[in-house]
Amino acid sequence: MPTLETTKSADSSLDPTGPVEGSDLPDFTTDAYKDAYSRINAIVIEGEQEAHDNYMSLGTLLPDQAEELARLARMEIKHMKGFTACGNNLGVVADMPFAQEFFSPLRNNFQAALTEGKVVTCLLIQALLIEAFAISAYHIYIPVADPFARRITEGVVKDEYTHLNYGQVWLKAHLEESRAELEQANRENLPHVRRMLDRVAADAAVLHMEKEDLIEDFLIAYQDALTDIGFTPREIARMAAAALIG
Ligand code: PL3
Ligand code: FE2
Ligand code: FE2
Repeated sequence: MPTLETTKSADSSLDPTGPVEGSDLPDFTTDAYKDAYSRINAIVIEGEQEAHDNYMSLGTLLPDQAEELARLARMEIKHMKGFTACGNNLGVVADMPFAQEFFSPLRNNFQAALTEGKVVTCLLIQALLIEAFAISAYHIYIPVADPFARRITEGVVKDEYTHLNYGQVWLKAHLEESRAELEQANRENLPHVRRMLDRVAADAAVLHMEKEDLIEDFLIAYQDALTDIGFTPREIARMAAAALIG
């Protein structure tokens, strides 16, 4: 039908790369979009930088793993550069002081655990919680991202599964001696992740990312990891409840 054709080409002219089927893309050029992106982009850049630092620190606690951990750390620097390019591409200046403050609760807990040589707590914070948070954020972002950022984020999310898997494999192999420390580290850190999700929700909504989708995707990734490590459904439910109580 001619009318349908006209409507379709009018839509496509607004988005030269062609619309993604079934998704509602934001206008990447508005001040509102760029303002929200200045914080979200900074969070992601800071998160990738801190992930690099955390894997390098973990290498000091696990010297026989130092080489593999340095390999993971290098991937994080590549991610950081990719997301920096995404901000530049949109003409956005990342709000790094905001992002440093945003990560401070998890960073402080990671640093305290590192000082005490608590490798299980360090792995739970970085390789499980932060990676599951990143995986959920990137999944939900990909369908509503600008074409440049979409391509970069698709490459990154594959690596993040490698990082989550690294933590899973180590913790699974050491489950019995790690169980009590894992449960305590979960209790002390999952509430921070929940607060981080709450804080990012309004900016994420401007990017057309829904908070409910972020929470759902985070819980799937985190619960899958805990299942693989060897926790029972009841134990996992008790651990997830920490986010409601904390
Ligand atoms: C570890 O590899 C990476 C840690 C990064 C954490 C990212 C959290 C992201 C929260 C906001 C979601 C927006 C995604 C948009 C990407 C530009
Ligand atoms: Fe990363
Ligand atoms: Fe990662």
